[in-house]
Amino acid sequence: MGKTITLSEFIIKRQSEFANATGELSRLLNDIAVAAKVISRDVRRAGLIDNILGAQGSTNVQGEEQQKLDVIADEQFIKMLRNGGEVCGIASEENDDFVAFEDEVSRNGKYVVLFDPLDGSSNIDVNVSIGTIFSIFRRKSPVGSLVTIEDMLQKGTEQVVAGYVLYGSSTMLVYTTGNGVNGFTLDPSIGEFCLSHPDMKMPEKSRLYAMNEGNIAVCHPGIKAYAEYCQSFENDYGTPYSGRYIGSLVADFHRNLIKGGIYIYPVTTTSPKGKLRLLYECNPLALIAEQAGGLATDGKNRILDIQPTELHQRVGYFTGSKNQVEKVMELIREAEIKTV
Ligand code: P6P
Repeated sequence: MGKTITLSEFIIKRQSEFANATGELSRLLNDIAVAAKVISRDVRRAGLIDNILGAQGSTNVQGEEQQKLDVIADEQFIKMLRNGGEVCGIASEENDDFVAFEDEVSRNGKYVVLFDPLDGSSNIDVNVSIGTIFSIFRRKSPVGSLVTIEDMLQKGTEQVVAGYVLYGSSTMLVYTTGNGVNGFTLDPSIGEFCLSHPDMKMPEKSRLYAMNEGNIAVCHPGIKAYAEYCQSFENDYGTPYSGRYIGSLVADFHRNLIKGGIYIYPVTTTSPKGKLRLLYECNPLALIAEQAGGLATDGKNRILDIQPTELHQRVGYFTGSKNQVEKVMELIREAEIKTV
């Protein structure tokens, strides 16, 4: 086992990757890591802390029932980012509108952060892995002014950092600055994220696929064709694939990043715009997927090229191993030709 490299050491060592690195983005990344440690602590004790499990009794802008830990995690991130001084505003799944940080120091912040504080939170009560997903952009509005919606509605290609935290059998933080993907595992004995997965690469193919097949009757024919392809003996492995669906995007994505695989959440006749949110779920994971050699599309278009129009807009989502994403897109095209 080589020398332990902590996240802080790694960020400083790689700071030169950040154009005009003046340390602000490094400090911001460290602030996110601290928030993640606090959330990890709470998630790991969720069953023991009075009144922390279960529903908050409120719903978010998505109309989804908020879990208590959702709200706690959201508040933790907002507090950490507001106090850090590098961020002029945020947007998150748990807030209807974006949040401008109006104090003078924050108004001079150069970055905005968009995040899903606790994705898959309905799994909290049954002790299944959950995750945080975050995306950092340089602001477009003038430094010193109040953050604007245009600062939030940037294409995924503009992200300066994209990352996630997985609260699984261990807590991991995985991120990219556009120069490869690196994974850090939280060592609770020293309270530090330590480099455990340097230069992560997603296998180009695999026999794993993740989708909620309960939706198959309301999916595009091309997706039904892909599920049948995976389940047949006529696929690229000559034997049926294995279905692996955790119902927690970060956990499914992380498995695919390590073992290969595809995650599919398409638009359906019942959810014609899809379920997953472009800005703070699909874009960050799309940048990580591409940086690791994978792909991320909406079934036809590259996710990172989509110009956002709304804060909480949803998209169909296909991400993972290059060969598998290309295959499902091929079957979608073929199905559309047949229906012309
Ligand atoms: P379904 C969690 O709510 C989430 O956003 C993702 O983490 C997960 O992959 C998906 O929705 C699960 O959705 O409809 O299959 O329960």
